[in-house]
Amino acid sequence: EDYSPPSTDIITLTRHVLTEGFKQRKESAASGDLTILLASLQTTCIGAAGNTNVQGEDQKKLDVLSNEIMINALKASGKTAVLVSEENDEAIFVGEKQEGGRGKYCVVFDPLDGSSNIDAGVNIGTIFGIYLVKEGSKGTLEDVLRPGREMVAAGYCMYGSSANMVLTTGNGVNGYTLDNQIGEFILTHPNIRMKNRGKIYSCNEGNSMYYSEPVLKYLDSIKYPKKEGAKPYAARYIGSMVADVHRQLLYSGIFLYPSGANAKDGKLRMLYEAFPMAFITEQAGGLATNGTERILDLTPKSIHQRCPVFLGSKDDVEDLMKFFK
Ligand code: P6P
Repeated sequence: EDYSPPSTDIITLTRHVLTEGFKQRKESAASGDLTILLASLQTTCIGAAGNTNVQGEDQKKLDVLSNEIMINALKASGKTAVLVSEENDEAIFVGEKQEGGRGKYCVVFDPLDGSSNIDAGVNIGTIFGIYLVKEGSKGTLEDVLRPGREMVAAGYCMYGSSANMVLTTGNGVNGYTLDNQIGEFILTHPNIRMKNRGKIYSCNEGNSMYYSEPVLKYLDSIKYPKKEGAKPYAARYIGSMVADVHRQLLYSGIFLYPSGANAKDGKLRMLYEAFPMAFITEQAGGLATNGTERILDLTPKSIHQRCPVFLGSKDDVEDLMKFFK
């Protein structure tokens, strides 16, 4: 009675992006270019997933290895013009002579975010955002120093007990799980939506002495709720952004990485950490702010610029913003 026949209609990431792309009638997806680009990103994540079980000293170099795998795969896709990596001081401009030629997408990424946690077996991940080059551009810095709202896609791949990819192309958020048997990401979490309010907050309270008054007052309000009979929020903090954001997408709540006396713009990078996670959060029904402005409306002045990050369930983020007024 509990036997269920094997699925004969397996929806792979590539197939799903293609059908989503045609549904959205987006030139970039309909032409298949975005699909090919995402397929090459998928391959790098499968490669990285295969490597994250190495222990010891080599592990630390995994972020360098992941970076090289990603840069080579993205260049070879023939669909990119500009690459920005957390591991590279300067942006990479893909030349015409590149194998497969230059494409029309700019990919900004952190190849292995949270890599300092690897030896502890904590989930880590690849975070990426994708812009189309500006009209007529062959790929310059101006194509990536743009508000996050101009991204056409964003996602992350989390490596842990399984490899999970979460992706948005501006039409909701979908989650995929790597099926090692066939080496493909399979749709397992269609149309992920956050609740308007959660019961979990996520921040490194070890930095409390550096936090500003609004942040401290907000945290106080959820730890010592004034309302009669109200319960305090639960604290969950992994210290790996991909893992903290993934938990939040599935369970709702609020993630905070504030600026402070120890970090005037916070620690997280605007282009390839804050923007992709803000895009995903908004597409899942949540909000993402630096305290006073929408993160996706910010414009980076440099490719490694940092910004404070508060993102998650709509009502929780709105409650936080009241303290900044
Ligand atoms: P802290 C990992 O080093 C990282 O870049 C993010 O993945 C994570 O959210 C943050 O830093 C953790 O920083 O200061 O709390 O250890």
